[in-house]
Amino acid sequence: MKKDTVCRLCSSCCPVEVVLENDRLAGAVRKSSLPPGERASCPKLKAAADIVYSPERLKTPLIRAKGASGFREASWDEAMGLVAEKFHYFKEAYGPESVCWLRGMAADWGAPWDYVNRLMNLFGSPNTIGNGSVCHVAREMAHVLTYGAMTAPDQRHSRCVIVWGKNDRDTNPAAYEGIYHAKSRGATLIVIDPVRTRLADMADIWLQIRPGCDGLLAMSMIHEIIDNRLYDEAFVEEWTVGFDPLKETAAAYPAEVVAGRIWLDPDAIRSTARLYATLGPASIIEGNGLDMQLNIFDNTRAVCLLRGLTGNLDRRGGDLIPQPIPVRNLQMKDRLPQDVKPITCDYPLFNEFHETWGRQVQSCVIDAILDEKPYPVKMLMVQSANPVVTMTDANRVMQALKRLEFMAVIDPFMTRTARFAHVVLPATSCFEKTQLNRAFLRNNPVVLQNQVIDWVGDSWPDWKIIFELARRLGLEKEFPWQSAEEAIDDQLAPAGITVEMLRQNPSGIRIEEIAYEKYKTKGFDTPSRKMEFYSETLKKHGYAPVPTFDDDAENRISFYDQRDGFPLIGISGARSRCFTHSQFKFVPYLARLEQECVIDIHPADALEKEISDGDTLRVETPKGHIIMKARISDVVHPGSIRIAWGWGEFRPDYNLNNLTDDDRRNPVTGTPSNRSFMCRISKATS
Ligand SMILES: Nc1nc2c(c(=O)[nH]1)N[C@H]1C(S)=C(S)[C@@H](COP(=O)(O)OP(=O)(O)OC[C@H]3O[C@@H](n4cnc5c(=O)[nH]c(N)nc54)[C@H](O)[C@@H]3O)O[C@H]1N2
Ligand SMILES: Nc1nc2c(c(=O)[nH]1)N[C@H]1C(S)=C(S)[C@@H](COP(=O)(O)OP(=O)(O)OC[C@H]3O[C@@H](n4cnc5c(=O)[nH]c(N)nc54)[C@H](O)[C@@H]3O)O[C@H]1N2
Ligand code: SF4
Ligand SMILES: [Mo]
Repeated sequence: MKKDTVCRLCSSCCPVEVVLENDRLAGAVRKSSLPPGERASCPKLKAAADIVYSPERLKTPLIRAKGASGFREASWDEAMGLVAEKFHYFKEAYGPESVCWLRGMAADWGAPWDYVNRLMNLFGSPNTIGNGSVCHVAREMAHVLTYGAMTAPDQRHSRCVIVWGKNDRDTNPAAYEGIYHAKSRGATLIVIDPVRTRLADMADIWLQIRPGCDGLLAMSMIHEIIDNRLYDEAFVEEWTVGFDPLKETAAAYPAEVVAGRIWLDPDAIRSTARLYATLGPASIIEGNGLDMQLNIFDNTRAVCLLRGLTGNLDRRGGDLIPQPIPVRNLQMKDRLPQDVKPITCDYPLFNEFHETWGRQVQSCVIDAILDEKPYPVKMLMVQSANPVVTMTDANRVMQALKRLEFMAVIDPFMTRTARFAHVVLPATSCFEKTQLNRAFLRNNPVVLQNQVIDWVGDSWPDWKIIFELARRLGLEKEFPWQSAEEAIDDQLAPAGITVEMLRQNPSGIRIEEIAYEKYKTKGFDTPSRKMEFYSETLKKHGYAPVPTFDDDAENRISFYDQRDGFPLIGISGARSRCFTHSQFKFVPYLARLEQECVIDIHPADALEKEISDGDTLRVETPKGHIIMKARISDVVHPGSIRIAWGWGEFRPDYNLNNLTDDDRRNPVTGTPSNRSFMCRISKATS
């Protein structure tokens, strides 16, 4: 028997067809419009049954046993009773804001996030904190402040595609298929990445940029385009504000001045700018390579400006302003007492830039626990996150978790983070629950993630855990729903869509046909109703109104001031096709496909340090060290190494975040430089 759903084993949200045998998941296939031989495959999906029925799955709630380091099994009634009791206790003892809810990875960036916000707002705590400071939300804010919404590339119809800090061949099969489709129709592919990825191998032009320097490149391209009058004069004239200040600012970044600073050739910058401006329609697919940089905000904004300058904004084959589904905002933020500031109060613009995002600077959770700034957090709920492995400066994170008075973790697996918990609540996998995903709410069409198998063991889906907790906190009136379906119908009511309708339309329901140049009737969703090269809002908040980079912007990288002792640039990642961050290392099929985590080191650096392929290396920064095997490879630039990501769950001394630095952050988005940092290597003795 076959059933339709959406896979959420990573954030790509692929619509899939699941094969069931005796009501058990036996296999799953990604839906694709490409012929079978050309489809991108996903090893994680192939391993779906191994993941879902893994012996490692948590099957019952666990409570830390008194006086011992282990856990004992408990009923849901007892475990939920204890969590609710702690909510009440900390509210009484320190105020509701001393309770914080930390949400992790994209697996659950769906409606369950709205439910948690609702619960916490009604409870009285503003501290529902996401990880958007390190994932795409920080970038999203740069888009929103420039033209009102985060664009979606229409690469299938592009004649020129720039992939900027993204590796869709390994991270997003549907997006990759779009690039493949465009390329096979003759589009020019440009990849901007400090590493020669499998996608860069397919490119017509690969710009091996110095890590963290994307804004300088974008400004240099802007200058080239303006200087040669290659911009879309009609669009700029009618639909933008601040062209003159942009022109003036960009004049400081001619290719011949910028190129050497960012490891590129001036002609490569010029020809990239010309191709992008003249080969339209052209799209820019940006990714996580722009995230987690100290310059993230201005870097991304500079890239965004290119889209409008060249008239590629909201144009077929360019980058489209999305057409979101109208939904009911479930978060009930108006019920939150106005006088309680969130722990992310140092980032006011990031807190408020979006109606349902916001409060996304995850590092603030650690500040509040350890430094009690702006006030102490005493109790932490962790949902779908593994901060011991994935948050910046792992040692600081572990110190914080030890300091907490109470922590509950909601996860299908016993992670390194869950081992610090007082209560562990077993969550179901994505195939065991029905939910809406934000990916489909933010743009047409909406596709439903369906429950296709029974809950494994005594695990519960996230929605049920949250609804049940809400009831125990006295919020039964505000959480009247008895099932995921009821809550989804409620949320989708403004769109006139129901779960039943979605089930009858497994490819999704489109509310509006795709439309281009929508700004011509509606304007852009910015204060000026135009695209803002120059932002008064940013100026008012004390940030640069036009992206600006000072004379040593290329050196804005962790530990650069200690480069004498730490002379190499360490690059985090990239993601592996086989794993999602810290997940799935225990699955035998995936572990066979990718047996080792490695450091890629350039042959020239290896020669100088007498390092051979397979040698065990020690990588150090002022924050800590890791151990990994060397792979000699010219995919990296001399002077930089690429370090495998996510392996800290498998072995603590593989934890890349032992190396990262949370002391310096982007002032707008609170983003630390997890992506790149100065480091040193030596051969390990053991
Ligand atoms: N140095 C460095 N740091 C990084 C990154 C990097 O590249 N370099 N990447 C950053 C980015 S972009 C991200 S998104 C974060 C990711 O950080 P995390 O969100 O911590 O990532 P995961 O390791 O995927 O952890 C997700 C957890 O959710 C659990 N889970 C899976 N499905 C469900 C579910 O349906 N319900 C519940 N309750 N739990 C579930 C998994 O078992 C796993 O333990 O890491 C960030 N940190
Ligand atoms: N298989 C798999 N898929 C995933 C995930 C996963 O863990 N595994 N995670 C999901 C999540 S949460 C996310 S956020 C996405 C991320 O999806 P992607 O953005 O595709 O993430 P990465 O693989 O980190 O690729 C980013 C690219 O940026 C490059 N890069 C590094 N530093 C720089 C820089 O300074 N400038 C530029 N221009 N490029 C740079 C890296 O070399 C890498 O090739 O993937 C999602 N999909
Ligand atoms: S890329 Fe693979 S793991 Fe991620 S959602 Fe798609 S099918 Fe699932
Ligand atoms: Mo992410």
